[in-house]
Amino acid sequence: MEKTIKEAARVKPSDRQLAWHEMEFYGFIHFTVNTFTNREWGLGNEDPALFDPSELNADQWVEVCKSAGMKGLILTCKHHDGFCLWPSRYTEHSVKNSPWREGKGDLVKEVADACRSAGIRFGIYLSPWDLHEPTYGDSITYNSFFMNQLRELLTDYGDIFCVWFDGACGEGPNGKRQVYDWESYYLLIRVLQPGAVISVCGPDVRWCGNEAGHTRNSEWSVVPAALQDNEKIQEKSQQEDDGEFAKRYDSQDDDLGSREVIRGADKLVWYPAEVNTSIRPGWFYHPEEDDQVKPLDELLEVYVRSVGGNANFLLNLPPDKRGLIHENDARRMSELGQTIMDTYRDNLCAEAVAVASAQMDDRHDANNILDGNLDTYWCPPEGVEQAEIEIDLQEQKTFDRIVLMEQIRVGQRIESFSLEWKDGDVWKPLDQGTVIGYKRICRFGKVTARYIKLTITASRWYPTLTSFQVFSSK
Ligand code: FUL
Repeated sequence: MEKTIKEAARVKPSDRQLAWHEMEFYGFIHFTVNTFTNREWGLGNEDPALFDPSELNADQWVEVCKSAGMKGLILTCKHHDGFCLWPSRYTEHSVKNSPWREGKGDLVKEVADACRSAGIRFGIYLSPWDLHEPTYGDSITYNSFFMNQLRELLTDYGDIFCVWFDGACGEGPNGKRQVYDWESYYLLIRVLQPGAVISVCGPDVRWCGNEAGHTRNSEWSVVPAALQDNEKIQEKSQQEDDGEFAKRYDSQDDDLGSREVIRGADKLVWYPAEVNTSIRPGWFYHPEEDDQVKPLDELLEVYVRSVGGNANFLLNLPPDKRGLIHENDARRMSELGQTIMDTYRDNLCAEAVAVASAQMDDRHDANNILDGNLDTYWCPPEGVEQAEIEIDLQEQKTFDRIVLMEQIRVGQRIESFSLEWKDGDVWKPLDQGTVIGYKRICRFGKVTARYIKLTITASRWYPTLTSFQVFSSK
């Protein structure tokens, strides 16, 4: 086996990335003066007096997120218009000059507290691009202003799981040119919140590259380090508030991690994907979109293709002028959560037994994939790139979903696999796929069978598997 492939197989996630993988599905909240001006991008000169939600209730946001099975929430603490949802000491452009809670409110705190008391994690979005702040474009001065704001958010609101840096900038050719001091921002985050991942314009979590919910068939977490180049990320990000960007994607980007791609790379890194899209056409609330909440089928499809395709799913929910998530969105979220729960609650492998064509040693027995423990796993000896595992469910069961998980703590290895079921003495195809990674959800028409076979047809160095689950959708 070539050196590059073995090297690729050994690239591992950091602890903060591992914890992030386990988050799987979480919410995005876009809320600011735009909610009251009915815009997507603000102008930066909005009067703070506009910000006046009448019934704001962060607990309701968190309940809606939890009803869909989300494990966290990321809040737009400051969007491109510069209005701060917390009373920052470094600007007057914030909630402190709004009528909301008589200028005494702190929305970042309310949301962070609501998350904490409901047992989900909290993350922050802080737009690097700032249309209001006069020092924006005066690079050194703005960098210190930005770091001050970042420090406030990283110190005053408890544990933060993610800092989300948007690549968007619509300054245009004659606009201000700010040179961001990314390295200093990252250092500050590492010191103050070492467990937080830095996403999009950051080294830990890769933006999937579109806002339309498009997902790749083969999503690799091990990719060339060149993809961490913030300038390239910014070039691909939104440059204009044209109402179209959120619907586009570039199919040229579909292969980021195959053998062909990584062979040409200088350095490989663990840089897993996050799929971000909105439940409505816009990121912010617009009353005219009340009847354009995405249908359940569409959301389920993105869920299965992202969470079940080795990517995390960040779904945006825009609160309305009341400061509540609209009834239509809330209803859709609980339908989504119910369907996910109904499908993936009862694992039909409770009594199952697994036998593999090869195993490295006793500690890596095939039955480790059935024990519900993500620490234990199966693997064949080093250098064995293909293997088979036969699962005996002990009796006939009817099912239409199989969920596979690699032991990503040691790397991402599997390149292709197939699944079969036994009909009498004959093995018949069930499904086939490419990468597995953290999680792969396989869907197929319902079958009734006792025996299932997983064949790993190609992998890097040697494959691993930590979980094999079988379900029946309702
Ligand atoms: C984009 C922004 O321009 C949108 O307004 C939104 O915040 C989205 C998540 O990222 O780049």
